[in-house]
Amino acid sequence: MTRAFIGLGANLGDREGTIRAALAALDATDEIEVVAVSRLVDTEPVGVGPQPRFLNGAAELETTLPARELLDRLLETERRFGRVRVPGEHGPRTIDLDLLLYGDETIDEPGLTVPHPRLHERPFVREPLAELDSTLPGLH
Ligand code: PH2
Ligand code: MG
Ligand code: MG
Repeated sequence: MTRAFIGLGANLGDREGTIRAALAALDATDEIEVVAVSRLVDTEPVGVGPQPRFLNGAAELETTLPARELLDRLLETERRFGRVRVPGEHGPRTIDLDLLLYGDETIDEPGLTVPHPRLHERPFVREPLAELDSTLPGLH
């Protein structure tokens, strides 16, 4: 079992409903248990053009999946909950599930960088993570 943390984001449609439904779908699988969910906070979009406001949070998971398979499961869940990706664009999304931390592993592969490279510069990621576990490395 590995303890992992994911970032939660949404800025289209029923933001909270979609985030909660995606977490329930992950938790319903044998390989993933959702252990804790932070508060969900309404945030100003950062680093993108004009977009609707986001709802952001983080969740703590226990998983038997290797990091790459967990990432694939997150991407599959995004698609299932209506995420449409346009290559090269950071457009508005019904759901964004980012793999932030996977145990204490450091991974740098195409499409999979853990810890998430922008984790520490983004308050909308750092603050929910600190709420779940203030002892995580690099949060302060
Ligand atoms: N995600 C982005 C870009 N900007 N801003 C906020 N507030 N929340 C996000 O989740 C977010 C963002 C690209 O992943
Ligand atoms: Mg993402
Ligand atoms: Mg993101």
